[in-house]
Amino acid sequence: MIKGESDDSYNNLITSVSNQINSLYNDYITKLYEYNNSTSEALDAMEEDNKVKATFFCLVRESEIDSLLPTIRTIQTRFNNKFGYPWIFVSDEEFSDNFKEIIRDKIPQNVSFGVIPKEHWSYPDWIDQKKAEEIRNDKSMSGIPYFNSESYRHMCRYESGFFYRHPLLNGYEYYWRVEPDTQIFCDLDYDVFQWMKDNDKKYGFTLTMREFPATIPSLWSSTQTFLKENPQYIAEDNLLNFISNDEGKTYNMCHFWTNFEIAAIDFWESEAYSKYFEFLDHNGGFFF
Ligand SMILES: Nc1nc2c(ncn2[C@@H]2O[C@H](COP(=O)(O)OP(=O)(O)OP(=O)(O)O)[C@@H](O)[C@H]2O)c(=O)[nH]1
Ligand SMILES: [Mg+2]
Repeated sequence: MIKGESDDSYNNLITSVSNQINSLYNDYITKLYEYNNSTSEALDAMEEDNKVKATFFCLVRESEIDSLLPTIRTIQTRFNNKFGYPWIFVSDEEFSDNFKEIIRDKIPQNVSFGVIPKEHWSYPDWIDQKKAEEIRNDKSMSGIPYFNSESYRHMCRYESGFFYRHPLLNGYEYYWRVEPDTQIFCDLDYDVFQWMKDNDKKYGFTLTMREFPATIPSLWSSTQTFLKENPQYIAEDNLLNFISNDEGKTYNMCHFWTNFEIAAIDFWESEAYSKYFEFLDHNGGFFF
């Protein structure tokens, strides 16, 4: 016992520590269970069939089921009934058995459901949450899409720096990001994952748009600072001319939509990308 502490506070401390250990242990068992029961089965099958280790990956809220089902239907009929890749669904909240049943009923391939670890969907300790809240409540921002949504910011941060660390993705080389409300309008008669691998591609997108400047007031200046401090990460054959019309002085707001991206997981795990994400995250841009 710590000198001068009462029995009560000592007991509280023990209870709190043992609760935390219990919760960590339960999380670990849940993840192990999820992983063993679905992902490894799917990976073994791909290994056996000599297929690229790839999966659909969908971050979704259970409440979006009505816009998710048509998405699943088109991907399955336009592509996946021919090629047979597994699916992974994740959320910040546990999916209900009913949701899982409905989804499994629509997908004959292997399907896994996972919860996002708390530390990937919460405030890091260097973020001033009061300041973040004040910014969300600033009425002068009211014309900006999602300006007052807290979950939107967690989503952006998760999709930028954490999804690829989800245990259900362990062992995969490629994923295809799927969002509810998206659809494929023509048949895909070749295996896009195999194509990515055969051609040594790391990232694919279908659509580019102009960004709303008001949603990213500090992104370009932060990026410039990062690049100045880390010139070693700039690739020689980079796409600077795609995102800037003046050799990098300003950002032209051109960006590719991540909604349909197909990418190699190790691209996000690279040192250059990890350091870039950490830099943006520590500057607070996702929340401020
Ligand atoms: N589980 C979970 N998923 C979320 C949450 N917020 C967003 N998502 C998912 O994250 C993805 C992107 O969210 P959207 O709201 O579509 O954001 P967006 O694509 O930037 O915006 P839109 O252009 O309006 O589609 C979608 O797959 C959503 O289902 C959330 O709070 N919880
Ligand atoms: Mg969307």
